Amino acid sequence: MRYIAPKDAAELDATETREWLDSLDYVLQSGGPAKVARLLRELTIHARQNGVKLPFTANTPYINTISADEQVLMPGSPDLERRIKSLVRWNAAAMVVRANKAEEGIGGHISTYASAATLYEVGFNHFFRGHENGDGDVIFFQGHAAPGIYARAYLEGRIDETHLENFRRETKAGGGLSSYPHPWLMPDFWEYPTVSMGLGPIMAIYQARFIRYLEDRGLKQPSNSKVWAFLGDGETDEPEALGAITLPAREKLDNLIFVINCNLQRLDGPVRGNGQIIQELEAAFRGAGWNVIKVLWGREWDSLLAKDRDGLLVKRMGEIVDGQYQKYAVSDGAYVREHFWGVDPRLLDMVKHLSDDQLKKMTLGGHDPVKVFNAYKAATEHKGAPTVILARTIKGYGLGEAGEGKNITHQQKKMNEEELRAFRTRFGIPISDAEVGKTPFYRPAEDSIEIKYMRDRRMALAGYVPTRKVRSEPLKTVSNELFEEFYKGTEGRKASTTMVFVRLLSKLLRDKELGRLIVPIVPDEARTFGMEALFRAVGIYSHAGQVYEPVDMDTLLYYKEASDGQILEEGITEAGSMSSFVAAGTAYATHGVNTIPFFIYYSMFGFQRIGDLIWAAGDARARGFLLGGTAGRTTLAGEGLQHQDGNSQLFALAYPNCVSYDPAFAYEIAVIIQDGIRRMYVDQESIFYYLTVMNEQYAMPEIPKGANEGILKGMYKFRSASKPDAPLRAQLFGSGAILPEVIKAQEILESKYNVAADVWSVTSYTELYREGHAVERWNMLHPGEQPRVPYVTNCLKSAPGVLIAASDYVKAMPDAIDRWLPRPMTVLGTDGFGRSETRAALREFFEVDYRYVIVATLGALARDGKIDAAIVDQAMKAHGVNPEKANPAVS
Ligand SMILES: Cc1ncc(C[n+]2csc(CCOP(=O)(O)OP(=O)(O)O)c2C)c(N)n1
Ligand SMILES: [Mg+2]
Repeated sequence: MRYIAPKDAAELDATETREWLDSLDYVLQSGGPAKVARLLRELTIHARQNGVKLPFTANTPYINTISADEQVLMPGSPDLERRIKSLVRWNAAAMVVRANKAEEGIGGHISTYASAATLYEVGFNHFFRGHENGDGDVIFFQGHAAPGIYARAYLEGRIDETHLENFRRETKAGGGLSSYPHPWLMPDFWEYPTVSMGLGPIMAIYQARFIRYLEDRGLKQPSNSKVWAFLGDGETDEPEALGAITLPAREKLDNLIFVINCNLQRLDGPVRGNGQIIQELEAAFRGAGWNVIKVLWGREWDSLLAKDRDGLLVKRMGEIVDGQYQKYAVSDGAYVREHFWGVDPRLLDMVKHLSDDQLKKMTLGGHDPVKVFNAYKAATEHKGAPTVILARTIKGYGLGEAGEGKNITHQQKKMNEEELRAFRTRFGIPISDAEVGKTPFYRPAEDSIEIKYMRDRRMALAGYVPTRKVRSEPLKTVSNELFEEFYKGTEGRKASTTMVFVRLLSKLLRDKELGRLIVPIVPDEARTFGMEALFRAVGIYSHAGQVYEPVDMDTLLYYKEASDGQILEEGITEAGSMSSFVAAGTAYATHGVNTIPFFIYYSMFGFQRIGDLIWAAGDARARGFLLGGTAGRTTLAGEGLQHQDGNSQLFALAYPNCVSYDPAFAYEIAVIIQDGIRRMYVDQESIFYYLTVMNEQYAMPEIPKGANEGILKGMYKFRSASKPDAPLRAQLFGSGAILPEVIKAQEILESKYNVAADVWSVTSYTELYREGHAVERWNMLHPGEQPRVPYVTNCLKSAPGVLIAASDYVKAMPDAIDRWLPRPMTVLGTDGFGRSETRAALREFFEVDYRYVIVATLGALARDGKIDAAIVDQAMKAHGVNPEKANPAVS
């Protein structure tokens, strides 16, 4: 065999590669791309059959997905659009710089919008559709890019200088601007909150699916509207950001577009210094079935890539890690020539006609409007799958010395005069040297071509975005009929509050007026809650219908999927279900449809697990009902520490517009839900509800006369003592499934210990707490007036005896109303980790069963000197209560 010197081997390799490439080019020219693709597929199969191991890759080369020859020209006026973009850039930066001039800077971000400006402006000028024609796009703006969105609204004349001046000063007269997108704070402007990173993307996914749901169910005219989610590349590390990306591919949601601003940086530094975030994301999204469009290089690169016959440049582009790319971004052209191009004389040769300055100025894809336009166009036209656009940019683009590409850029809030001057010059803002140090806002005259152009474009695209508007008509009334059955009780038959809720939900679903608006949402727990009858009755939503024969087809309650199905059976994702809740609960505004979501889940996996999404629902003014099922630390038997919830009511207290209840009886649930629908959908209050429902069964009593108001306010007297004149008196408070324990204690206290006790059902410590504090605050501010009295004080003003409270939640709940009670209260609650045990054993362990209510009552009477302590000891013995038992709160 002839010896081949290494140099000759390399030459042979090169020749061989050349020949293959030439043949491919020939096929490409004669047969087109489809033919090339077929040939490559066949070659791959052939190679595999012959034992060639091809490494797996979900990646494409590190170049633009849309090649230069596939590109179309951009409509409109590129020059004008560039000028407008510069004006937006200036005002966005000026707003943040001004807000931080004072000693007490109040923050804001310049660099995020600076890198994303082109991504937004191309959208505003050509794609984002407003709502004025009935439907429009739903856009999730990246939270930290808010300054740019305000700056544009200012140029459009939608907000004025006072607003910009009061950025992050929301209590100022004349109106301020919220730091980030918050519909709660700017209800006419922002539609969805996004700034807690990861929540925007997951809410966008479920929003896109919910639009399909509305269309498939005939609640909304089919439209071509899109859901856009703008996010940061660093943000994709949040589990919520990528955790649900298989759903839109599976459901073929081509109405969904993600735009990921890949500036390769997050807050502290590079997103993947030693790797490539864009390639990582491409693989994840392609693997999930998305249409991926990479927008990496600007037009200046096209001619170089066209010359790259041997693929040297593409190879070089693909081998640089992000940390190094970031270094190029902050270096001069000479450095780039030496380190990027200089590794191969052939590469150096490709750019010898370019000066260092020209090399430095070669733009990236995400800063080139033509590239971005083409990507958006392809995304909006793509059928059968969602699209993600991975746009490469530089963080702090245009800031130069003030932070462009630097690790500190995210935190950059100030610019000195020199930096401002450079920024002004770079973007051609007509502000003089003398003025620039004052960072004035700049808006061209009303009749300038820039303002006119912006407005014309928005009018052509059906109005300004973002704009939030309530587009539905309020419901007229809520019929009493639906709820009356529950007022009567179950006449001795046992039922759980969960069963009651499911029965009520079934009735609502059948109702002529409300039925179609109800959206049951469940994360794979319908059978747990006894809801399987609904599968058959209203169907499980599936755009594809049901393309298989369900195994239980011959049963009455078979698993029925249908394209007009009503239940959103989300699978095991509380985060996804909550995102559906946000979509359904805000449709009264976004889509003009009064859908009423009922999301039922394991109560422990709600506030505790997805509390931030619930917070976002509150911010978004979502309406509807959250149902914490299998609730209570001791009511859910067997499941143990991670399932038994004694916390969620406490968490709910801190959500300002969440109205929460721990109801015990059927009629309480009926009263609360009826009033809830009225408040949210007739009176249009921006609130939502949280109800815990349990699986313990007991007879449901009839509603006591006049109880409605108390049920809603948080407490009412359920049963009075039968001997009110007895010398020993007590007031017993019970909630939820613990109320029957309290009622049992009342009976024994009366019959065995001669203690006459009134029993109160406390449906909501949270409502009592809020009302008490509201009253106290009013009294503080009106010292000269007749003080008002909290509702709870009023209830108990002439109630004699000791006070005892028991619930299945932490003791902090009853403690929350302590200050408005006439005397100190003894509190029984379930602080501590749960246990797997029977219900009775759990209530003994946590000291919340009837025996502890008895002991607590007698103990309090003994402390008051009303009975002898020996009686308490005897009672403990009689009821098997061990005083030396370990404290469950810490064991
Ligand atoms: C859940 C959450 N954690 C942390 C933050 C704080 N934070 C705000 S912006 C940011 C970095 C963002 O980086 P990236 O997503 O890449 O966006 P960029 O600004 O680079 O476009 C961080 C950590 C937040 N807003 N939300
Ligand atoms: Mg980033």
